[in-house]
Amino acid sequence: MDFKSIPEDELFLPGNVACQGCPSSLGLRIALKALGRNTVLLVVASCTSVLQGSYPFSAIDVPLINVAFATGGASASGVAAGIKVLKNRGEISKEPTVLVWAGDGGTYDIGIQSLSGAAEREENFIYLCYNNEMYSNTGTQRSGATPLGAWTTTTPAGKAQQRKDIAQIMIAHRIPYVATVSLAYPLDFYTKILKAKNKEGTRYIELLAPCPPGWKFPSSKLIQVSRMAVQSGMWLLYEHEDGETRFNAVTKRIIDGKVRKRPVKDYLEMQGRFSKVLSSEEGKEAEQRLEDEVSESIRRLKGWVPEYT
Ligand SMILES: Cc1ncc(C[n+]2csc(CCOP(=O)(O)OP(=O)(O)O)c2C)c(N)n1
Ligand SMILES: [Mg+2]
Repeated sequence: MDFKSIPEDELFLPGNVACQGCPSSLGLRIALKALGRNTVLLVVASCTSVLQGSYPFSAIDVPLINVAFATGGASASGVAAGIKVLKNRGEISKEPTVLVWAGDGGTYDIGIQSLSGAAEREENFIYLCYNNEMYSNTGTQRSGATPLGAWTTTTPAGKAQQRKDIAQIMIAHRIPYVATVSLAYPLDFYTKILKAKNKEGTRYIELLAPCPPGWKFPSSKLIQVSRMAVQSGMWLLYEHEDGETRFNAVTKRIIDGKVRKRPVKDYLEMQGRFSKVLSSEEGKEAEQRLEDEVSESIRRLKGWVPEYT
């Protein structure tokens, strides 16, 4: 797989109203290239509900349904059931892929019950959570994905709690495919979407989505921040299928001892949302707790790697 094999056909179009350097729009552009036109997209209430443009215009060139905040899993279950009926009646020959595109607020917090229920029922769709670690559309409030120490409008002194690990929660549902992706590793991202497309059942993919205005960094640094997240271990790239986890890209090289992990501090320093924390005594403690969190996540994931067990 190389860049030349990625289709030139654009399904996420210019003329959208995303902020400059928006990670959701770039992610959606890559994901739709992998899935192609035969896709039904469900967008859970989030920045992505807005950036597509105002009705009757849309920058997204596949059938699209905007759904309520808590309903990603339930709405996709309904669409998947409808597609099955059309297929059984012979009204469609090739079943479209159902893709849910939801933020971290709509996934970690508000939509977790509907996603969990759908996964347990083995409903047939791909669920992609673009995780910008906050409620961005409503002005940067904390979510269950906000890391320890990060500024948001509801954590003005830095968040006091650790983020949860929802990809691990999804693995515990024993679904056929769970993967994490990054905008700095687009081929890994594209390949994982293709892989998910060719599987049946509930598939969960999570994209780290650094948000320039919310995280307070220049929009031109989107890819650098995305890359440092992986290089520092704050975002681990892996995929889980058939009961096994495989680390990918730089994460694998770090774990295999071929590349040195960058300190979490290098990642924190690129973002204004950690500036208060970095300059305080409690900040030093938060920095160490984040390093410990990275080590703990790697140890836990390694428990799934076959040669380790
Ligand atoms: C039941 C309900 N409560 C609140 C809202 C308002 N709302 C719309 S988008 C949003 C934030 C979504 O956060 P997230 O899922 O992380 O997506 P992001 O905005 O970060 O892209 C909120 C609170 C809503 N649409 N529905
Ligand atoms: Mg969000």
